[in-house]
Amino acid sequence: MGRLVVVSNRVGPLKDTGRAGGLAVALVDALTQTGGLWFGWSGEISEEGSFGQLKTQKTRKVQMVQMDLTQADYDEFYAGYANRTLWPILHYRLDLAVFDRRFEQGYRHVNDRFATRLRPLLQDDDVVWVHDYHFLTFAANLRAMEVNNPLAFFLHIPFPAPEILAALPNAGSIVRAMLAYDLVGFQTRRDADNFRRFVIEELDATDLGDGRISTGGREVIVRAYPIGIDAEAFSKFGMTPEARRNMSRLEKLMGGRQQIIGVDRIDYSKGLPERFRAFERLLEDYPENRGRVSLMQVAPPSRAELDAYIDIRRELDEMTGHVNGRFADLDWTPIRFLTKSFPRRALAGIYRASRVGLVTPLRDGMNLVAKEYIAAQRAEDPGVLVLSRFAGAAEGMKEAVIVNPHSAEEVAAGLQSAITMPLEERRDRWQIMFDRLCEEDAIAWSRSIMNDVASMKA
Ligand code: ADQ
Repeated sequence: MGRLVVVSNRVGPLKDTGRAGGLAVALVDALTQTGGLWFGWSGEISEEGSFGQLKTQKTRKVQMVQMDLTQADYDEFYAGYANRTLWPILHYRLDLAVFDRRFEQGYRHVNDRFATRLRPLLQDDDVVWVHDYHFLTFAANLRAMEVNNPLAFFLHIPFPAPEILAALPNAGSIVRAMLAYDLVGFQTRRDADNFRRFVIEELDATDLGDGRISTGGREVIVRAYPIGIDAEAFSKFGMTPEARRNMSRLEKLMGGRQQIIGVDRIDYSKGLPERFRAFERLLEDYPENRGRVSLMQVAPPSRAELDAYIDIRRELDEMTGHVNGRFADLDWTPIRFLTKSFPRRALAGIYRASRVGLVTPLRDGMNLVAKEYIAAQRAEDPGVLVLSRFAGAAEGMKEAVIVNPHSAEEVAAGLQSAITMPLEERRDRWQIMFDRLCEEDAIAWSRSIMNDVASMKA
């Protein structure tokens, strides 16, 4: 296999990948196997945008190349089509999707600009691996520039049922452009099935079985490749001095009480208001937990310039005030809502100090927090994961307590069973999940995609 070329909205970091999480670890591993190039947006806005000079950094085997966007590109492509049209629709939120023809035009334009700037950097035997919803149409742009290299794509977020996607204006044209990739990978079997169904029903593709379809005389691999984390590294983070420090600070604060932990970017897909309501329900339905169990929600703000994100932040502040006003006591605060980020080692300590990991997105491609929570636990006294059935992670973590995040009553009952679960059962469930996480880790994930690309070329 030739070099690997990775394309993603944001690039890096190449070093200290421990700080950056499983995805960066997996991509750096894949890139260093073959040597290669990582191409994306610099995160900067300038007047020349994608017509300006490329920014390049190089380590021994990997080159990072980045380009700017203009303000209009940012507004239409990134804040517009990617985050206000595709993100809500792909998370089944038609009610929040904004349809604006300029957004779609800007998106197609920026995809074309990325292709135009990448084209001269490509060598004949490169394999190109493109990431996420920012680049659905990118392969079609490259093909129009007579690029015949193998092109693989991975979608990190859900792919909705065709009945939902059909509401997107020009959905057929966007999805047809995705068929210019040779491999289209998803987080779950359900996502891959939804895609397959769309291209068969709407675009006359034929199912060849074995995760392959045929369209316009070409074959495309359509499969699920559930993303993993660097489980062993994360498990070791839990034993670092930084983790221990955070753990003992928390344990002191809790004084023998139990903590439920939630860690999510503030995003409507993560089901945070529903989660706070479920915790309130726990205190109502199982009053023995009052004064004894608290919820800590760690949530760094994201996309804070978009209205939908401002609204949710306000709602969470209000709900925290409401629940605490109703139940707090002299020495006990029911909900602690921290809108900040933590270093990964500190996060591992926080997970480790928490008896329950509460992960209740309304929709999520995978959800790495569920996996990190399990990886960080102590084998001798592990906590329990309470997990939404709508997180991709639920497909491979059946030993968690699986709940419907829309039902406060069901989540409260799930929490109660987690809080009262006997040690032996906690250990049994944890061990199965932990072993699986170590086996199906981030590196195995990227290698399985690269293997399928290689087999396709043969
Ligand atoms: P995200 O929507 O960002 O990712 P997730 O998979 O949970 O969701 O990953 C979030 C990452 O950010 C985790 O590694 C977590 O530890 C970290 N994080 C969150 N809050 C933090 C905090 N306060 N401090 C420090 N770190 C914090 C998208 C998709 C997911 C998919 C991933 C990877 O939406 O479904 O799992 O990509 O494919």
